[in-house]
Amino acid sequence: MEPPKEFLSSFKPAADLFKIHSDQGAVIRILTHNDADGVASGGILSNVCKRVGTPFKTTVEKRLDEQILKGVAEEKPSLVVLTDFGSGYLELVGKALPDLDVIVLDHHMPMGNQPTRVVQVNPLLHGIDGSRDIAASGVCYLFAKQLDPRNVDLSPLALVGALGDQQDKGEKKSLKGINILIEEEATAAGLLSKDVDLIFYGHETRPIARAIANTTTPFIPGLSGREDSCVAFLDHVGIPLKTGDRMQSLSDLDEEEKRKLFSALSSHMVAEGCDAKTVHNLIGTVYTFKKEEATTPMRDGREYSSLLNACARMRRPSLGIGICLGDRGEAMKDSEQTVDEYRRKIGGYLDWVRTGDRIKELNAIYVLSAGTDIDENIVGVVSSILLGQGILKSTKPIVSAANSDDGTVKISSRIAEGTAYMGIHLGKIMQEAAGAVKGAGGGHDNAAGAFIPPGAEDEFMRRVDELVAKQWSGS
Ligand SMILES: [Mn+2]
Repeated sequence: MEPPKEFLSSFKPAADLFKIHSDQGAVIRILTHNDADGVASGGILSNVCKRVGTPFKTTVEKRLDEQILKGVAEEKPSLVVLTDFGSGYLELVGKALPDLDVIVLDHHMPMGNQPTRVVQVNPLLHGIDGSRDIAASGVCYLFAKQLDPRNVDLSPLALVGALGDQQDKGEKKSLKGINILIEEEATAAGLLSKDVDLIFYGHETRPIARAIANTTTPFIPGLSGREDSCVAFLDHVGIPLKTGDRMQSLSDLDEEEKRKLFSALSSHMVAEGCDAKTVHNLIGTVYTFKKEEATTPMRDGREYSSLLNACARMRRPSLGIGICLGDRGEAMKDSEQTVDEYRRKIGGYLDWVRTGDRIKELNAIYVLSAGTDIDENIVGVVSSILLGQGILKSTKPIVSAANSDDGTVKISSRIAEGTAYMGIHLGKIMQEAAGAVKGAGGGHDNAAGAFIPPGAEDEFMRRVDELVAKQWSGS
């Protein structure tokens, strides 16, 4: 792929500023977002600081607000780096950190004027699609490469973040846009191989039942998170668990067996209420990181990303950052246990949604009001799964609400990838509707969020419904 020159040259001012601080061995304060892309981004930047030997502190936050920034100012760091958020809060950052140098490495919609001490790198400022073609982790990786070409070994983390942000929207669930450039660098460095196959995690290495049970995207009702059900399912389909003495993995199956498994999984999903089209999400491009141990979750790009996501959502983000920094052993055991708990939680939430008729259909959107029944950190993930399963009858966006532990209401909105909604920008809608009820919101065109005051939910949803209808009719 041809490197986008103008975008790449936009990293230089940020890299120069970073060097001024790191050359002095000054403290660098990294803040990132609590999802897989955010943790991968924070992981890349933490590696960069560690390698140049400058002290750093990295925290993972559910959002950026005045209170958090005030806390950062009190720490008196030398340089603040914000990643996977920041572009939507430029003026707030300038106001809360007036005396500090700040670098923003983001791929969300930039809003407001850029304060003088803020240096921002954002693909959207260069006509590049930040929702689909590069994630914050990709921006951080290119930043790291600008500082030192040897940081090419961090390229897998860039891909992990992109997969976490579901940027695998190319043909056969492949990454696209600038992510391809990163892929090419990873491949040339001997770090990456790609195959098209059933995308269950660990397709080379895991026993098949465990591979199916461990996979959360797509989330298969009745099978995801339930290895015993998967064993029974395979038995019923007639696929032997073992070849000789050894447990079979997906890559051991011949074409005929794979077809049999695919068709049985399709029937199962359709019987569970999934859309026939979503069944095709079972096959796609598998990203294998060749330098990672074969039996670990870090070997498979999607599994690595769901592990980082689980650590962040289950409020153990430092575990994820540690994994990015190369921790294995105990950290890996802890993180795998965290993934287990996370999967069980999601399964429970989906049961709650499915059994209770919880989704309300308005004129232009679906609304899921979860209150305290779904963790605010996971409500967006649940929405994505609901869209991905095709259980919702029409292609309207889904807007979910859950109570936040800080007394506000966390909103998350998701839209299925499809031409009918290409004219809709959820980030702008979240910004406008939240602003109107004294909240704050923003994000991507296809995935966005907000925080609103308690009691404002009905009013907010009504406004979102109107705005979606208006944008839709205009497109
Ligand atoms: Mn992101």
